[in-house]
Amino acid sequence: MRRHPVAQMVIVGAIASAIGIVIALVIDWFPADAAEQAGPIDTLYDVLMIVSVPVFVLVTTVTLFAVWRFRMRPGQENEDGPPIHGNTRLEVIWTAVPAILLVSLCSYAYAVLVDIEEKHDDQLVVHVTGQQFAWRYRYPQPGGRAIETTALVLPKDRPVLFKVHAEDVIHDFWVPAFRVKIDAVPGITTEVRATPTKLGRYPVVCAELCGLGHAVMRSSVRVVTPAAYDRWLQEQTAPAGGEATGGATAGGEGEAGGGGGADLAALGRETFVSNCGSCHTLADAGTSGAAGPDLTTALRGQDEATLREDIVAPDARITEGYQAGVMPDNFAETLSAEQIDGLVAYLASVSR
Ligand code: HEC
Ligand SMILES: [Cu+2]
Repeated sequence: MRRHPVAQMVIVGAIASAIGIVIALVIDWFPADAAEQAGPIDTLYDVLMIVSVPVFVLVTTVTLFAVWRFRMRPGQENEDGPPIHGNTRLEVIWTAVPAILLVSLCSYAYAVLVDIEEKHDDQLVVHVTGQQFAWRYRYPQPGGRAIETTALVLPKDRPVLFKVHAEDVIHDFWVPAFRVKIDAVPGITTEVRATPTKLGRYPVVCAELCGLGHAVMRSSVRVVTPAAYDRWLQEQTAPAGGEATGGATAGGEGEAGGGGGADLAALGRETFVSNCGSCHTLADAGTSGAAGPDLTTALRGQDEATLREDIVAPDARITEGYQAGVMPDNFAETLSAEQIDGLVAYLASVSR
Protein backbone atom coordinates (compact mmCIF):
# COMPACT_ATOMS: atom_id res chain seq x y z
CA MET A 1 0.00 0.00 0.00
CA ARG A 2 2.68 2.48 1.05
CA ARG A 3 4.40 2.07 -2.30
CA HIS A 4 1.49 3.26 -4.42
CA PRO A 5 0.48 6.62 -3.02
CA VAL A 6 -0.77 7.80 -6.41
CA ALA A 7 -2.96 4.74 -6.92
CA GLN A 8 -4.32 5.24 -3.41
CA MET A 9 -5.13 8.87 -4.11
CA VAL A 10 -6.82 8.02 -7.40
CA ILE A 11 -9.08 5.44 -5.70
CA VAL A 12 -9.99 7.76 -2.83
CA GLY A 13 -10.56 10.59 -5.31
CA ALA A 14 -12.77 8.54 -7.62
CA ILE A 15 -14.98 7.35 -4.76
CA ALA A 16 -15.24 10.84 -3.24
CA SER A 17 -16.04 12.35 -6.67
CA ALA A 18 -18.76 9.80 -7.32
CA ILE A 19 -20.36 10.48 -3.93
CA GLY A 20 -20.05 14.26 -4.46
CA ILE A 21 -21.64 14.10 -7.91
CA VAL A 22 -24.53 11.96 -6.69
CA ILE A 23 -25.20 14.39 -3.82
CA ALA A 24 -24.95 17.39 -6.15
CA LEU A 25 -27.44 15.89 -8.59
CA VAL A 26 -29.86 14.56 -5.99
CA ILE A 27 -30.25 17.95 -4.26
CA ASP A 28 -33.10 19.88 -5.86
CA TRP A 29 -31.36 23.24 -6.31
CA PHE A 30 -33.90 24.96 -8.47
CA PRO A 31 -37.28 26.60 -7.89
CA ALA A 32 -40.23 25.73 -10.18
CA ASP A 33 -39.33 25.99 -13.86
CA ALA A 34 -41.86 28.14 -15.62
CA ALA A 35 -40.09 29.24 -18.81
CA GLU A 36 -38.46 27.70 -21.86
CA GLN A 37 -35.14 29.12 -20.63
CA ALA A 38 -35.19 26.96 -17.49
CA GLY A 39 -34.34 23.63 -19.18
CA PRO A 40 -31.04 24.61 -20.81
CA ILE A 41 -29.97 26.65 -17.76
CA ASP A 42 -30.61 23.77 -15.35
CA THR A 43 -28.73 21.33 -17.58
CA LEU A 44 -25.83 23.77 -17.80
CA TYR A 45 -25.79 24.04 -14.02
CA ASP A 46 -25.77 20.24 -13.64
CA VAL A 47 -22.91 19.86 -16.12
CA LEU A 48 -20.90 22.55 -14.31
CA MET A 49 -21.40 20.66 -11.06
CA ILE A 50 -20.43 17.31 -12.53
CA VAL A 51 -17.19 18.84 -13.81
CA SER A 52 -16.46 20.91 -10.68
CA VAL A 53 -16.89 18.16 -8.09
CA PRO A 54 -13.91 16.02 -9.29
CA VAL A 55 -11.72 19.15 -9.54
CA PHE A 56 -12.63 20.07 -5.96
CA VAL A 57 -12.01 16.48 -4.82
CA LEU A 58 -8.66 16.33 -6.65
CA VAL A 59 -7.38 19.54 -5.05
CA THR A 60 -8.60 18.52 -1.60
CA THR A 61 -7.22 14.96 -1.68
CA VAL A 62 -3.81 16.08 -2.96
CA THR A 63 -3.66 18.79 -0.28
CA LEU A 64 -4.71 16.48 2.56
CA PHE A 65 -2.48 13.68 1.32
CA ALA A 66 0.54 16.00 1.15
CA VAL A 67 -0.11 17.33 4.65
CA TRP A 68 -0.26 13.80 6.03
CA ARG A 69 2.49 12.13 3.95
CA PHE A 70 5.11 14.89 4.19
CA ARG A 71 4.46 16.00 7.74
CA MET A 72 7.47 16.76 9.93
CA ARG A 73 8.65 13.84 12.07
CA PRO A 74 10.49 14.21 15.41
CA GLY A 75 14.12 15.02 14.75
CA GLN A 76 13.42 16.78 11.44
CA GLU A 77 12.93 20.22 13.00
CA ASN A 78 16.06 21.70 11.46
CA GLU A 79 16.00 19.89 8.13
CA ASP A 80 15.09 21.51 4.87
CA GLY A 81 13.07 19.85 2.11
CA PRO A 82 14.80 18.42 -0.96
CA PRO A 83 15.61 21.05 -3.62
CA ILE A 84 13.12 21.01 -6.52
CA HIS A 85 13.80 22.28 -10.01
CA GLY A 86 10.37 22.00 -11.55
CA ASN A 87 8.87 19.32 -13.73
CA THR A 88 8.12 20.38 -17.28
CA ARG A 89 5.78 17.54 -18.11
CA LEU A 90 3.71 18.07 -14.94
CA GLU A 91 3.52 21.82 -15.55
CA VAL A 92 2.37 21.36 -19.14
CA ILE A 93 -0.36 19.00 -17.94
CA TRP A 94 -1.62 21.21 -15.15
CA THR A 95 -1.77 24.18 -17.49
CA ALA A 96 -3.29 22.44 -20.49
CA VAL A 97 -6.00 20.42 -18.73
CA PRO A 98 -7.62 23.36 -16.88
CA ALA A 99 -7.31 25.51 -20.02
CA ILE A 100 -9.13 22.93 -22.14
CA LEU A 101 -11.75 22.46 -19.43
CA LEU A 102 -12.39 26.20 -19.06
CA VAL A 103 -12.54 26.89 -22.80
CA SER A 104 -15.00 24.01 -23.32
CA LEU A 105 -17.26 25.06 -20.44
CA CYS A 106 -17.22 28.71 -21.54
CA SER A 107 -18.09 27.72 -25.13
CA TYR A 108 -20.96 25.56 -23.88
CA ALA A 109 -22.24 28.33 -21.58
CA TYR A 110 -22.00 30.83 -24.44
CA ALA A 111 -23.99 28.50 -26.72
CA VAL A 112 -26.69 28.22 -24.04
CA LEU A 113 -26.80 32.00 -23.68
CA VAL A 114 -27.20 32.49 -27.43
CA ASP A 115 -29.92 29.85 -27.42
CA ILE A 116 -32.00 31.34 -24.58
CA GLU A 117 -31.59 34.91 -25.87
CA GLU A 118 -32.83 34.02 -29.34
CA LYS A 119 -35.05 36.66 -30.97
CA HIS A 120 -38.66 35.85 -31.83
CA ASP A 121 -40.92 37.67 -34.28
CA ASP A 122 -44.09 37.52 -32.20
CA GLN A 123 -42.42 38.75 -29.02
CA LEU A 124 -44.26 40.78 -26.43
CA VAL A 125 -42.31 43.81 -25.22
CA VAL A 126 -42.68 44.70 -21.53
CA HIS A 127 -40.82 47.56 -19.90
CA VAL A 128 -39.72 46.93 -16.33
CA THR A 129 -38.72 49.85 -14.10
CA GLY A 130 -37.03 49.48 -10.75
CA GLN A 131 -37.33 52.32 -8.25
CA GLN A 132 -36.60 52.22 -4.52
CA PHE A 133 -38.32 49.93 -3.52
CA ALA A 134 -40.81 48.62 -6.04
CA TRP A 135 -41.17 47.35 -9.60
CA ARG A 136 -43.40 48.94 -12.24
CA TYR A 137 -44.35 47.53 -15.62
CA ARG A 138 -45.29 49.23 -18.87
CA TYR A 139 -46.96 47.54 -21.83
CA PRO A 140 -46.63 49.55 -25.07
CA GLN A 141 -49.89 49.52 -27.03
CA PRO A 142 -50.60 50.16 -30.68
CA GLY A 143 -51.02 53.88 -31.35
CA GLY A 144 -48.16 54.93 -29.07
CA ARG A 145 -50.12 54.54 -25.85
CA ALA A 146 -48.95 52.34 -23.00
CA ILE A 147 -50.49 50.53 -20.09
CA GLU A 148 -48.73 51.15 -16.78
CA THR A 149 -49.22 48.70 -13.94
CA THR A 150 -47.65 47.33 -10.83
CA ALA A 151 -48.80 43.83 -11.80
CA LEU A 152 -46.76 41.74 -14.20
CA VAL A 153 -49.12 39.54 -16.20
CA LEU A 154 -47.86 37.43 -19.11
CA PRO A 155 -49.56 35.10 -21.57
CA LYS A 156 -48.37 31.50 -21.60
CA ASP A 157 -46.10 30.39 -24.47
CA ARG A 158 -45.50 33.86 -25.88
CA PRO A 159 -41.85 35.03 -26.01
CA VAL A 160 -41.34 38.15 -23.91
CA LEU A 161 -38.64 40.76 -24.30
CA PHE A 162 -38.14 42.63 -21.03
CA LYS A 163 -36.62 46.10 -21.40
CA VAL A 164 -35.28 46.95 -18.00
CA HIS A 165 -34.81 50.46 -16.58
CA ALA A 166 -33.86 51.99 -13.23
CA GLU A 167 -35.05 55.33 -11.93
CA ASP A 168 -32.60 55.92 -9.08
CA VAL A 169 -29.92 53.36 -8.20
CA ILE A 170 -28.89 49.98 -9.63
CA HIS A 171 -31.50 47.26 -9.11
CA ASP A 172 -31.66 43.76 -10.57
CA PHE A 173 -34.71 42.21 -12.16
CA TRP A 174 -34.80 38.52 -11.25
CA VAL A 175 -37.48 35.94 -11.93
CA PRO A 176 -36.07 32.74 -10.43
CA ALA A 177 -38.75 30.53 -12.00
CA PHE A 178 -37.78 31.86 -15.46
CA ARG A 179 -34.03 31.60 -14.69
CA VAL A 180 -33.83 35.19 -15.89
CA LYS A 181 -31.88 37.96 -14.20
CA ILE A 182 -30.50 41.27 -15.41
CA ASP A 183 -29.25 44.47 -13.78
CA ALA A 184 -31.47 47.54 -13.98
CA VAL A 185 -29.04 50.42 -14.44
CA PRO A 186 -29.94 54.13 -14.37
CA GLY A 187 -29.39 55.74 -17.76
CA ILE A 188 -29.34 52.60 -19.89
CA THR A 189 -31.86 49.99 -20.98
CA THR A 190 -30.90 46.39 -20.46
CA GLU A 191 -32.73 43.48 -22.05
CA VAL A 192 -33.57 39.93 -21.18
CA ARG A 193 -35.92 37.35 -22.70
CA ALA A 194 -38.18 34.63 -21.38
CA THR A 195 -40.98 32.49 -22.73
CA PRO A 196 -43.34 31.48 -19.90
CA THR A 197 -44.49 27.88 -20.22
CA LYS A 198 -46.44 27.21 -17.02
CA LEU A 199 -49.54 28.92 -15.65
CA GLY A 200 -49.14 30.25 -12.13
CA ARG A 201 -47.76 33.02 -9.97
CA TYR A 202 -44.01 33.32 -9.45
CA PRO A 203 -41.86 35.73 -7.42
CA VAL A 204 -40.04 38.71 -8.91
CA VAL A 205 -37.08 39.71 -6.79
CA CYS A 206 -34.62 42.61 -6.70
CA ALA A 207 -31.21 40.93 -6.69
CA GLU A 208 -29.01 44.00 -6.21
CA LEU A 209 -28.66 45.59 -2.77
CA CYS A 210 -30.35 48.93 -3.42
CA GLY A 211 -31.04 50.46 -0.02
CA LEU A 212 -32.98 49.95 3.19
CA GLY A 213 -36.04 48.46 1.52
CA HIS A 214 -34.11 46.09 -0.75
CA ALA A 215 -35.38 42.99 1.02
CA VAL A 216 -39.00 43.97 0.43
CA MET A 217 -38.48 44.98 -3.21
CA ARG A 218 -40.53 42.07 -4.47
CA SER A 219 -43.35 41.64 -6.86
CA SER A 220 -44.78 38.70 -8.72
CA VAL A 221 -45.48 37.56 -12.23
CA ARG A 222 -48.72 35.90 -13.16
CA VAL A 223 -48.64 33.59 -16.19
CA VAL A 224 -52.14 33.24 -17.64
CA THR A 225 -53.76 31.80 -20.76
CA PRO A 226 -53.62 34.03 -23.86
CA ALA A 227 -57.40 34.60 -23.58
CA ALA A 228 -57.11 35.67 -19.93
CA TYR A 229 -54.22 37.93 -20.88
CA ASP A 230 -56.31 39.66 -23.57
CA ARG A 231 -59.10 40.13 -21.06
CA TRP A 232 -56.67 41.59 -18.53
CA LEU A 233 -55.27 44.00 -21.13
CA GLN A 234 -58.81 45.10 -21.96
CA GLU A 235 -59.55 45.75 -18.28
CA GLN A 236 -56.42 47.87 -18.00
CA THR A 237 -57.47 50.09 -20.91
CA ALA A 238 -61.24 50.20 -20.64
CA PRO A 239 -62.23 51.79 -17.30
CA ALA A 240 -59.41 54.29 -17.34
CA GLY A 241 -60.50 55.85 -20.64
CA GLY A 242 -58.35 58.35 -22.54
CA GLU A 243 -57.10 60.76 -19.91
CA ALA A 244 -56.46 58.16 -17.28
CA THR A 245 -53.88 55.90 -18.94
CA GLY A 246 -51.33 58.70 -19.33
CA GLY A 247 -51.40 58.95 -15.56
CA ALA A 248 -49.04 61.39 -14.05
CA THR A 249 -48.64 64.58 -15.94
CA ALA A 250 -50.13 67.26 -18.15
CA GLY A 251 -53.63 65.82 -18.55
CA GLY A 252 -54.33 66.04 -14.85
CA GLU A 253 -53.07 69.55 -14.37
CA GLY A 254 -55.31 71.12 -17.01
CA GLU A 255 -58.34 69.85 -15.22
CA ALA A 256 -57.44 71.32 -11.85
CA GLY A 257 -60.13 74.01 -11.66
CA GLY A 258 -63.07 71.77 -12.49
CA GLY A 259 -63.59 68.20 -11.34
CA GLY A 260 -65.75 67.37 -8.34
CA GLY A 261 -64.92 65.04 -5.46
CA ALA A 262 -65.69 61.93 -7.47
CA ASP A 263 -63.19 62.88 -10.18
CA LEU A 264 -60.56 63.60 -7.57
CA ALA A 265 -61.08 60.23 -5.90
CA ALA A 266 -60.92 58.52 -9.32
CA LEU A 267 -57.61 60.24 -10.03
CA GLY A 268 -56.48 59.21 -6.55
CA ARG A 269 -57.38 55.58 -7.12
CA GLU A 270 -55.53 55.49 -10.40
CA THR A 271 -52.50 57.22 -8.87
CA PHE A 272 -52.61 54.68 -6.06
CA VAL A 273 -52.66 51.69 -8.41
CA SER A 274 -49.62 52.86 -10.35
CA ASN A 275 -47.53 54.36 -7.52
CA CYS A 276 -48.47 52.63 -4.29
CA GLY A 277 -50.05 49.27 -5.11
CA SER A 278 -46.73 47.48 -5.47
CA CYS A 279 -46.14 47.98 -1.74
CA HIS A 280 -49.65 48.29 -0.29
CA THR A 281 -52.59 45.96 -0.35
CA LEU A 282 -55.87 47.85 -0.74
CA ALA A 283 -58.99 45.85 -1.51
CA ASP A 284 -60.82 48.72 -3.23
CA ALA A 285 -57.92 49.34 -5.62
CA GLY A 286 -57.33 45.62 -6.19
CA THR A 287 -53.65 45.83 -5.23
CA SER A 288 -51.72 43.22 -3.28
CA GLY A 289 -48.30 44.67 -2.38
CA ALA A 290 -46.82 43.45 0.89
CA ALA A 291 -43.88 45.75 1.65
CA GLY A 292 -46.02 48.23 3.57
CA PRO A 293 -49.11 47.99 5.82
CA ASP A 294 -52.34 46.60 4.38
CA LEU A 295 -54.25 49.84 3.92
CA THR A 296 -57.60 48.03 3.74
CA THR A 297 -57.43 47.76 7.52
CA ALA A 298 -54.63 50.12 8.60
CA LEU A 299 -56.42 53.33 7.67
CA ARG A 300 -59.63 53.00 9.69
CA GLY A 301 -60.65 56.41 10.94
CA GLN A 302 -57.62 58.42 9.84
CA ASP A 303 -58.25 62.09 9.07
CA GLU A 304 -57.10 63.74 5.85
CA ALA A 305 -54.26 65.71 7.42
CA THR A 306 -52.70 62.54 8.81
CA LEU A 307 -53.13 60.77 5.49
CA ARG A 308 -51.41 63.63 3.68
CA GLU A 309 -48.50 63.53 6.09
CA ASP A 310 -48.25 59.75 5.73
CA ILE A 311 -47.82 60.25 1.98
CA VAL A 312 -45.52 63.27 1.69
CA ALA A 313 -43.49 62.74 4.88
CA PRO A 314 -43.71 59.01 5.59
CA ASP A 315 -40.87 59.04 8.09
CA ALA A 316 -42.71 61.44 10.42
CA ARG A 317 -44.77 58.57 11.83
CA ILE A 318 -43.73 54.97 11.37
CA THR A 319 -46.40 52.29 11.46
CA GLU A 320 -45.63 49.76 14.16
CA GLY A 321 -43.84 46.68 12.85
CA TYR A 322 -42.43 48.52 9.82
CA GLN A 323 -39.17 50.32 9.09
CA ALA A 324 -38.50 53.95 8.23
CA GLY A 325 -36.80 54.63 4.91
CA VAL A 326 -38.68 52.03 2.88
CA MET A 327 -41.60 54.11 1.67
CA PRO A 328 -40.24 56.76 -0.76
CA ASP A 329 -40.16 60.21 0.86
CA ASN A 330 -40.28 62.22 -2.36
CA PHE A 331 -43.89 61.81 -3.47
CA ALA A 332 -44.28 65.57 -2.98
CA GLU A 333 -41.90 65.96 -5.93
CA THR A 334 -42.74 62.95 -8.10
CA LEU A 335 -46.52 63.42 -7.97
CA SER A 336 -48.48 66.53 -8.89
CA ALA A 337 -50.32 68.45 -6.15
CA GLU A 338 -53.57 67.29 -7.67
CA GLN A 339 -52.53 63.64 -7.59
CA ILE A 340 -51.73 63.98 -3.89
CA ASP A 341 -55.08 65.68 -3.24
CA GLY A 342 -56.62 62.80 -5.17
CA LEU A 343 -54.80 60.19 -3.08
CA VAL A 344 -55.89 61.84 0.16
CA ALA A 345 -59.50 62.11 -1.00
CA TYR A 346 -59.50 58.55 -2.27
CA LEU A 347 -57.89 56.99 0.82
CA ALA A 348 -60.20 58.99 3.08
CA SER A 349 -63.21 57.74 1.14
CA VAL A 350 -62.22 54.07 1.27
CA SER A 351 -61.17 54.11 4.93
CA ARG A 352 -64.48 55.38 6.21
C1 HEC B 1 -41.58 50.95 -1.58
C2 HEC B 1 -42.77 50.61 -0.87
C3 HEC B 1 -43.84 51.66 -0.65
C4 HEC B 1 -44.44 52.48 -1.59
C5 HEC B 1 -44.15 52.54 -3.09
C6 HEC B 1 -45.44 53.20 -0.89
N1 HEC B 1 -45.43 52.89 0.44
FE1 HEC B 1 -46.71 53.61 1.85
N2 HEC B 1 -45.67 52.61 3.30
C7 HEC B 1 -44.65 51.73 3.07
C8 HEC B 1 -44.14 51.26 4.34
C9 HEC B 1 -42.97 50.27 4.54
C10 HEC B 1 -44.91 51.87 5.33
C11 HEC B 1 -44.76 51.71 6.86
C12 HEC B 1 -43.64 52.58 7.39
C13 HEC B 1 -44.06 54.00 7.50
O1 HEC B 1 -45.04 54.26 8.20
O2 HEC B 1 -43.41 54.85 6.87
C14 HEC B 1 -45.88 52.72 4.64
C15 HEC B 1 -46.86 53.48 5.28
C16 HEC B 1 -47.89 54.12 4.63
C17 HEC B 1 -49.04 54.73 5.28
C18 HEC B 1 -49.32 54.75 6.75
C19 HEC B 1 -50.19 53.57 7.08
C20 HEC B 1 -50.70 53.59 8.53
O3 HEC B 1 -50.49 52.59 9.20
O4 HEC B 1 -51.28 54.58 8.90
C21 HEC B 1 -49.84 55.26 4.29
C22 HEC B 1 -51.14 55.99 4.44
C23 HEC B 1 -49.16 54.98 3.03
N3 HEC B 1 -48.00 54.29 3.27
C24 HEC B 1 -49.63 55.39 1.80
C25 HEC B 1 -48.93 55.24 0.63
C26 HEC B 1 -49.32 55.86 -0.62
C27 HEC B 1 -50.57 56.68 -0.85
C28 HEC B 1 -48.36 55.52 -1.54
C29 HEC B 1 -48.28 55.93 -3.01
C30 HEC B 1 -48.22 57.33 -3.27
C31 HEC B 1 -47.38 54.69 -0.87
N4 HEC B 1 -47.75 54.55 0.44
C32 HEC B 1 -46.28 54.13 -1.50
C33 HEC B 1 -44.13 51.35 1.83
C34 HEC B 1 -44.47 51.94 0.61
CU1 LIG C 1 -33.81 47.15 -5.82
